[in-house]
This record gives sequence, C-alpha cells and structure tokens, in this order.
Amino acid sequence: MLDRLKELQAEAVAEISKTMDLKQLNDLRVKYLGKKGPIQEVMKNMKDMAREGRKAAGQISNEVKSAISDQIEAKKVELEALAIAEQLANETLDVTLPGRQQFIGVSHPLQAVTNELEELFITMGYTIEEGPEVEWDHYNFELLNLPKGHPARDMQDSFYITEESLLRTHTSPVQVRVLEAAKGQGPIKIICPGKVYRRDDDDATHSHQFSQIEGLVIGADITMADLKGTLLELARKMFGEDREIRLRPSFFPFTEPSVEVDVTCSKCSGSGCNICKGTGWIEILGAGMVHPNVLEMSGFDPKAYQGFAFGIGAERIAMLKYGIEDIRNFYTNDLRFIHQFK
Ligand code: FA5
Repeated sequence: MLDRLKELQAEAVAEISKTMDLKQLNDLRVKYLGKKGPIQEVMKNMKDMAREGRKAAGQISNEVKSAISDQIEAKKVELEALAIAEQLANETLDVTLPGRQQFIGVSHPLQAVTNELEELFITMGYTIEEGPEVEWDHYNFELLNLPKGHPARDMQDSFYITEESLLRTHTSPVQVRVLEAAKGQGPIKIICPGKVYRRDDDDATHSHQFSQIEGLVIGADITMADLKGTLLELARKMFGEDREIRLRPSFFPFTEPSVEVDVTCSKCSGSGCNICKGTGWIEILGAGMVHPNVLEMSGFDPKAYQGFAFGIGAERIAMLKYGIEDIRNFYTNDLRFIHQFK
C-alpha cells in the first residue's frame, strides 16, 4: 500500500510538472486529492490493517497528499506569473511611435458667413424662420404683389415644377408665410436664411442656385431710417469701416420705395475690374419698405402697421469678405479652397 502511495505521488508530480494550463492543473487537483481520487481508494484498505501499520500508513498518505498539494500550489504560482507576463507583453505600448494625425474640418466659408450674419441679427433681436424650397407660385409671386403675367416676374427666371409650384426664386415667400401666420398682429422681427434657385447663367458672380438671407421687420412706426441704420450696421460689422456702401433707388413689386445696396469691390477697391464688371461696386442685397398691398393681402392693416424687408445674397457677402473672385468656388467641394478659411 505504501508503495502504491509513493507511485501515485510520482505520477502526480510528473503530470503536474508537465501541465502548462491553470484549468488542467485544477483538474489534476480534483483527480489526485478529490474524494473519489486514487489516494482515497488506497486509504479505504487501511481499515483491515493492524493499528500500528494503520497509523504509519495514515501519516504517509497525509505526507503524500500535502506533497502533491504543495506541488500544485507551486505550479499555480508559476502559471499565474507566466499569464501576467504574457498579458504584459501583449499590451506593451511603443511610446516612440508617431501619433495618428487627427483630421479637423473647417466651416465652409458660406456657412461661416451665414453663421456670422445670423449671430449679428440675433443680437439685434431677430428670430430665425425657415420656409420650403419647393414653393407655391402663390407665395413666391402672387402674395408678393406679382400677379400672373406681371412683367416683373421676368426679373427672376424660374424653375417651374408644375404650373403652380416652383423652386423658390428668393427667400421673400417666407416673409409672406410669417405675415400670414401672425394674423394681422405685429410686431415681427425675423430673418430667414436658405437656398434659392434661378435660371441664371453661371458666371463669376451668378449661380443658378445660391443662398439668400431674408429680413422682415414690421411694427407700428418702422421707417426707412430704421432700414438704413440696420443695413449700415450690417455693412460695418461684416466688412469693416474702410468699405463703402451705397443705396441705389431700385424696384421690387413687394417694396415701395425700394433700394439696392452695393459695396465697393474687394478686388479693385472701386477702380473697376472683371469681378465688378468695371463698375467698382458689387451688389449685395435688395431692400425696401414693405408694399401696402403685401401687408393687406397677408391680413395686416397697412394704416396700423408698416415695416421694411431685405434680401441678402450670402455668396456675395462671403466673396467680398474673403476676396473670393469666383462664386463657383463655393460649390466645387475642393478641400484646398475650403481649408484656406481655417
Ligand atoms: C430679391 O431676390 C428680393 N427678394 C430681395 C428683396 C427682399 C428685396 C425683400 C426687397 C425686400 P434680387 O433679385 O436683387 O432681390 O436678389 C437679392 C440678392 O441676391 C442680390 O442682391 C444678389 O446679392 C443675390 N443674387 C441675385 N441673383 C444671384 C445669382 N444668380 N447668384 C448669386 N447671387 C445672386
């Protein structure tokens, strides 16, 4: 029996020293030291032995079990240390490697100018409104004092979708929608930025799709002086003190009187070049006092309320501000162009 115990110890030690896996090691613990293990089996035969022999056999079996157990513990420490070393090796960081470059985008210059204009008007107490790009003829023209067949419709060559709907040619229909929603009750102070579409031939300063920012202010005592003050504030904030602006009498069926506002050309500063077509000026917006017919058609009493409206060409503002010579640069998605405005 004692020989058998020594044999089992040798077997266990051989198996333990060969294993390289913590789970297998645990299986070996169960196999040799568990209640159904071979050592326990051998011990069962002790009951037939004489008292002295039983005592000695018990002592030896305990020694064998504790030797196996010590062996398992030592192996466990060794395997755990190996596992940690392997994990550390896998997680090693090479701090000398160059970092990954982060690509940081920039605002498109047109978006930057739109944001700047929005902020300017918000500080002046305006709120922002939006309207649909596919618009009814009714809002785009008729309620703006441009009935069907009116010759001034030719000022804005249009992309019609059906007889009654089109891609809006300006942001002015939003004025009418806001007036209608107010149900004859002022005051109103809004801007509306958005895309507009015209069948214009593309050149350095014209595009078939461009952006406008509409403004509308309605109150009991709004005058042309308020409009002029607002436009001067706009020009001063966007272009600085050294730029000149001029207001030219103009015509829009939805404003009376009407003006067009020009700013000195960014390239030639007024002497005349290809950008400004030799005039020294670039037109940036149209404006005027809201026509009484427009107020009336949208449910406002023109005797109680009056106001002004304007429509800014956002590209023209961005071109002047950044000295961009061709409007088509805004739409080509050339990152080299966009990244100049970091
Ligand atoms: C209008 O669109 C009027 N709705 C503006 C207005 C609003 C007047 C409220 C009175 C009251 P106009 O067609 O002039 O007006 O266009 C306004 C601005 O849009 C122009 O001053 C110009 O800066 C810009 N613009 C016009 N056509 C183009 C184009 N094809 N490409 C780029 N910008 C353009």
